[in-house]
Amino acid sequence: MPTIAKVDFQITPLDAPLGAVVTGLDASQPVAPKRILQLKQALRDYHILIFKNQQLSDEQLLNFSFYFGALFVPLDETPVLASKPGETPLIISVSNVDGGYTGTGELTFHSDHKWTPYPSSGSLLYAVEIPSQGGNTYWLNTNLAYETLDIATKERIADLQLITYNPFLQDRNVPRNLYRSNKSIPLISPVFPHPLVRTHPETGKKHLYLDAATEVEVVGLEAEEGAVLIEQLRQHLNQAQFYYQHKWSIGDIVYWDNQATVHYREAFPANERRVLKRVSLAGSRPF
Ligand SMILES: O=C(O)CCC(=O)C(=O)O
Ligand SMILES: [Fe+2]
Repeated sequence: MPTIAKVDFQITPLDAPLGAVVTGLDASQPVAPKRILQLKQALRDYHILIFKNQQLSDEQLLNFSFYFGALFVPLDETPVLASKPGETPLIISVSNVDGGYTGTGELTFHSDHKWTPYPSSGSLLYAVEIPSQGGNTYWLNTNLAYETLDIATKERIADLQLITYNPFLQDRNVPRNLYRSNKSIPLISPVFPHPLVRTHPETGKKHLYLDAATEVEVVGLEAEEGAVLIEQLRQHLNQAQFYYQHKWSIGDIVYWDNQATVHYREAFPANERRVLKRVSLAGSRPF
């Protein structure tokens, strides 16, 4: 009788600025304590983990996710993707069909729920259906982005606080500003300044804590000076040498650290289906 080779548990770093592939683990089943600790350490080391060939029910996806933390629950006054007061789904449909929330367009580099008082520590995204082309997701190493800044810029931004305005409170039909310069427009939500240079709560490493295109404001700087600085930092951030591009296969789960990365999604053809399921984990106040 032919024997089926058992694939042993393995964490293999990618040849990329971040990421490791995990094989030989069935995420639908209980995971041994030793393995969970190895995965947590690997996330600190590599910032994103890619689990191949998974097949999970919603309950199994939640059970696996909760090994790594509790669910992110948005406050009513700080809405996020798919949130509804009192009835935010546990699993978010990252899909362009069947009532999914994310359409077929490009999503610029961001970390999840950054405008909230305690943004998500990490998210898990599970691929159920993928299009024949496009729709790749990129993750960018924000520690590398920080470390490659010149010394003068590092000193200049060391103690700055950044407000990221909640895009889910803006009128979708009004042109977006990248920088809040008109202070005469009243604020419609509470704002939560966070450090522009974030210290990772577990590794102590420093990260450039900035996304590519959400409206922001540097606390204490004149609008023009702040806008120039943010533009300079965003140009630096958006470099291929900092990111890994993931081409999805059905059954992939990618678990990423929102405290150490930002992510981007390519557009894909509007007549194709792309269905993923996301669980976002709770996080702590950035420092
Ligand atoms: O569609 C994707 O690949 C990523 C969507 C996203 O930003 C997320 O799930 O947080
Ligand atoms: Fe996201």
